[in-house]
Amino acid sequence: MAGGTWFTEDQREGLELSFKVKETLVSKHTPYQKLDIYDTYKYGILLTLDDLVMTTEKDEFVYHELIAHVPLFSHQHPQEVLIIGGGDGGTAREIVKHPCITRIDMVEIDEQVVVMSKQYMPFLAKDLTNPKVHLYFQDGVEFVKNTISTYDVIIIDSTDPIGPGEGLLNTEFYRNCANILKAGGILVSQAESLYNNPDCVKQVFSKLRNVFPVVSAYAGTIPTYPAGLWCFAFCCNTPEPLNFFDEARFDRLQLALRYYNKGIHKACFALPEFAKRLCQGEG
Ligand code: AG3
Repeated sequence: MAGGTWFTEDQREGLELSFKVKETLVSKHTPYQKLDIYDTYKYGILLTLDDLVMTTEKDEFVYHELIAHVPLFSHQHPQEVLIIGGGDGGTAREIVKHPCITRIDMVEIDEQVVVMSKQYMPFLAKDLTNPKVHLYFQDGVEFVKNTISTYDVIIIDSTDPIGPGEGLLNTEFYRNCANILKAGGILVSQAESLYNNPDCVKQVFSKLRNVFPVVSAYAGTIPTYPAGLWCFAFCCNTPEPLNFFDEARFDRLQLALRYYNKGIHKACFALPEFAKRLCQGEG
């Protein structure tokens, strides 16, 4: 590697991605995982957990806009949202842009992710103090098993399914999520790298299909995630949300966004043939 300090993620499959680092801002072990925050030359602030890239200042908007606005504009009248994970605050930041949302419960297992994000990544965490946002520092698996709340939209904004995120890739967890989803509700989960982690993508979708009658997939291009093409699972109890897009609400809100727009809402569900097969459990 050329001179200077670099952070390198081993993306498996014989691939690595390296960032040239200006300064290491945080490097610590929380009770759950290793947490590092770097200031990088080309991608701004970079958050890694267990040495895997979670988000960067430069391209975080792609992931956070896709994981939030696709389900919210596919829902007839979303009001109450549950985020599982999402400790950096990027997903909550996008959701609070929707005035129809009355309550956001966010369940993050690792309080340190929130504390460090507030301190070093205010561009992500700035809305975690919004009165609509309620933070619970506990395991999402336990939360969905025990809560008596119900939700219009559930967003699983997790790490890779290794370490603390492992229990989230589980049929029972998905079943408990389905139980607290209101009629007409939507669950979206980040669903890993279509090129680098096909087995995991397949598993996520097959487990979701055990639970939800309607499971679809969408994707976006996120340069700093393994192989760049990132998958999301979109699940509902009835097919209506799949065919619904509240274009009028989108036009009215005039959100200042950088990735998501009307064309993307429709186009992101169009997947390359290999990816479609993978999500359908073939290939
Ligand atoms: N959560 C999904 C990141 C997974 C990236 N995987 C990797 N680099 N191996 C992102 C959380 C952002 N709120």
